[in-house]
Amino acid sequence: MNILFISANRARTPLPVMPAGACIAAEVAASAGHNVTMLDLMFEKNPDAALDRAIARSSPGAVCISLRNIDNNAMASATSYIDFLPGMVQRIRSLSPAPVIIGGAAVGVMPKELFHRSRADFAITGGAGDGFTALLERIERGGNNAGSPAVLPGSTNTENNAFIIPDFGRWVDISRYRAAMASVPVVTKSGCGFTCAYCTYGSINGKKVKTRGPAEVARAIEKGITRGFRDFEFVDDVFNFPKEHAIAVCRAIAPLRNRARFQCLELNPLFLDDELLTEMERAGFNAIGVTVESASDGVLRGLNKGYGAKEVHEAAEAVARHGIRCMWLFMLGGPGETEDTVRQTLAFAEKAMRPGDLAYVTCGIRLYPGTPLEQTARAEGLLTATPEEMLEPAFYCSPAIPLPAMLGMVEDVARRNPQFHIAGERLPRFAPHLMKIGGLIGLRPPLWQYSPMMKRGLGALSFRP
Ligand code: B12
Ligand code: SF4
Repeated sequence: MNILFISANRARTPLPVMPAGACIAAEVAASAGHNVTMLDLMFEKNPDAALDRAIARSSPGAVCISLRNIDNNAMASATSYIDFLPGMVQRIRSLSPAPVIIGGAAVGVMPKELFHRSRADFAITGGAGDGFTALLERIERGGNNAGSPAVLPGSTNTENNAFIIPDFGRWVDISRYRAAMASVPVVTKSGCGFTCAYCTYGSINGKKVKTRGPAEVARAIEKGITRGFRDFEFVDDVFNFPKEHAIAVCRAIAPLRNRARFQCLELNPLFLDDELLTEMERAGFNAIGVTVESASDGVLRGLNKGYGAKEVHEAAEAVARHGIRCMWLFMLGGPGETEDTVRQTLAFAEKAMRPGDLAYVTCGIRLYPGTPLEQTARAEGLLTATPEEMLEPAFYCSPAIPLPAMLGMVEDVARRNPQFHIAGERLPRFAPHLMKIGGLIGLRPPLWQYSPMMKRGLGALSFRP
């Protein structure tokens, strides 16, 4: 059967990410014997016209839309990334009788809500596994009457296709992503057993951790290198848990260090120590990110992070003993946040950052249906929206400190220290062109390492975005 895949993500901030999920799902469908074409909307100037052309060219038996993001997760500048969706499905229907399937990380987060909003025929949750290929088979046999239920799990067994590095060049224009300094996403495990109050990852990848053999990870990266890639980013829910697995991966990829650079933004401070950092240095990591969220015991407790301020400080001391550049990620505004706790966290950030590091600060926390934080927000009277209405971003912000006051505190620090970046902060309109030029003159990922330099430069020119 002819299948048209649409990678719908057009978000360019913080940078355009390679559509690994869409390419993997397309590859799965192609391996099941279908004739698959991909329409990647990331760089399309006129998405409607591109869609019309793609449908005319492929005359599909099924159209699969890969949805990565719902919104930008930033309370101060909330931006929806799904407004186009009902219109796109309607347009497909006007051009083709093919059933429409939606899948991807966003669908894992809010499956029923996106299914209803999009008016697609099917929504697939989780990975593109045997549940997905079985649906394609049913469609091939029965067209639009492929049967119910319409929200289905993508994998019904333990296999996890997210572990593949797809042949990106077959599906998307990789030169555009390279020019934008995108790195290749690599998954070494799926699932997370922790129970942070706001987190949706359990509903995307499950609560049970499934690891991939370190030698297999190294082979996949080696293949990526032979396809011309140099920068790889581990995108596991948590890279350093189990720590032994992370260390084994580091040892397996270390022989590739002269031909590859590695990054990872999902390090839990609880398992970040000298032993792991030494292995990461040996493996050729050039940048890491630590998702500390807060440096206040009370706030960390409210977020159910499973560690306290002591562990956060210990992680910072360990990082300071090593040479890898670090982005510190903070999430302000959780239950129990006050002016004092914000001050405490910002003071920690200023102390922890070495030259070359960055603090990425999110103010307000995106609420998702089914999370403990959603319950807290409802109990405190802060949330009255129905789960479907929560597709329009809903946020939690501690009643003890209003958002403008919290933002004001962070902006004060950010004004005198360009190493602070506030989530959703507007970039100058010419930023994508700067990135492109950066890519051409040989600047390398991660892009964020150039952020303070760019801000200093713009400050010197007295430019305000
Ligand atoms: C790593 C990561 C990042 C990294 C990406 C680095 C990189 N080089 O790729 C960074 C930090 C840059 C990032 C940025 C953002 N991210 Co992010 N990110 C992730 C994370 C942790 C993993 C994504 C990933 O690559 N997974 C591996 C791939 C292989 O899996 P996958 O895409 O899910 O695809 C699988 C399935 O979904 C399925 N599938 C995919 N498409 C299709 C299609 C069909 C038809 C079918 C059947 C199946 C299917 O099959 C695939 C293989 O199994 C997820 C959370 C998570 N646990 O998934 C959040 C996540 C995707 N991010 C999210 C968000 C919001 C963002 C940002 C908007 C945040 C911001 N304001 O900056 C930006 C957007 C960037 C952009 N340009 O799109 C949200 C999206 C949902 C939402 N709430 O809107 C998530 C889900 C986290 C969350 N908060 O819940 N992110
Ligand atoms: S450790 Fe990370 S992925 Fe796991 S529940 Fe907490 S926030 Fe989510």
